[in-house]
Amino acid sequence: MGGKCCTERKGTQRLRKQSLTSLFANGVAYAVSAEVFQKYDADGNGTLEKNELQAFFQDAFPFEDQAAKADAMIDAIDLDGDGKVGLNEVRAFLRCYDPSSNNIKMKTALIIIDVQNDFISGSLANQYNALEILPIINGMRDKFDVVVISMDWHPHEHCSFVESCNAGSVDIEEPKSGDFAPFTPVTLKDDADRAGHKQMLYPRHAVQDTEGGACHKDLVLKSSDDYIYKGTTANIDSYSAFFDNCKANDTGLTAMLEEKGVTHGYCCGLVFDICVKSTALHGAEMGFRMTVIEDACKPLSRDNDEATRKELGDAGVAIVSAADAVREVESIAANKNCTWNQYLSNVSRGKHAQRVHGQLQKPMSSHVQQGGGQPGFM
Ligand SMILES: [Ca+2]
Ligand SMILES: [Ca+2]
Repeated sequence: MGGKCCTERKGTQRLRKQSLTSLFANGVAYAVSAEVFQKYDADGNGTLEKNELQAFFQDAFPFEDQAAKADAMIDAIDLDGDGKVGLNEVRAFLRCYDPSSNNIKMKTALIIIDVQNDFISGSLANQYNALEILPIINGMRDKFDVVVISMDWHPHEHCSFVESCNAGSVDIEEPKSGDFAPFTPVTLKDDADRAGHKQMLYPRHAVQDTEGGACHKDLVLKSSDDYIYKGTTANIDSYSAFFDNCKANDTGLTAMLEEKGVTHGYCCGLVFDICVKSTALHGAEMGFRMTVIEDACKPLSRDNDEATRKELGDAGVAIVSAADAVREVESIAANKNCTWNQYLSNVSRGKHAQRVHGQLQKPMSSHVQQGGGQPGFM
């Protein structure tokens, strides 16, 4: 124990002596975010406070006087608005930071989740007219730098299928007396790939190479789109487009977005309270600035709306309407490469606009709310 602590302390001391530039020697700012964080967390309390952030920004933007802008800087990086900056928030910032020019660069991706026949009118038909989201998604997709189509893509026998469970092809803890009904939770037993865990049983859906698994015919797809397939092995489900439900396997989405330099991810599709939510939460964890476009989603159940919004908000994920998302993305496109000063003034303008907009909206009590306190330009 003592030895480990001692090694960690020495490691931290070594990092503090190293310059920020040398940490960025390989040019990929995000890859060194944990080290950057440790270097500037002078009191070692796991968050960066104002004085620590000032030291960091002074090194990141050495040509500018940072002290005068301390509050604006914290505002710009503190995605969940709790006044402190945690590792994920540093990650999200470093994705936008170009160490070679000391400038800010931004790129947007629309992640379209599970807009497949089974989730619209098939075995897991949506009860809120999911067809309504198609024109909204089609209408905004060209505004984004990158479009990713994420598809549930299960083998015929899958651990999330009630039919597979009832046929005995899923190894579960619960004693089996008669057939399980859909939407019963069961406990999958440990296997070689992953730990035992809870799994909800659904009617068979989104089977590979079937009509039910295909994207809806009216969803606009282009040859430039990227694809992510999830839940492709029988023993584990994947709600998120980033990782499976045990985080035992990575779908490749993080690397795909990283390679394209994406900094801001916008999620839409089916369903708000499960796959859209899980994707946004994992994206935030991976240091992307995540937003859910609420009117371009439908939930499994409206009863989950409030809890889902809270969970997203707590993780620093913003929830906006498609109209607001388009405004934001256009603003990012106009400022793709900007200086730190331009960035700060845009963030503050975005926040001001959002406040005015919020006040105007109040009497109508719009159901669309801002999740993470980081509106507008961010
Ligand atoms: Ca600290
Ligand atoms: Ca924070």
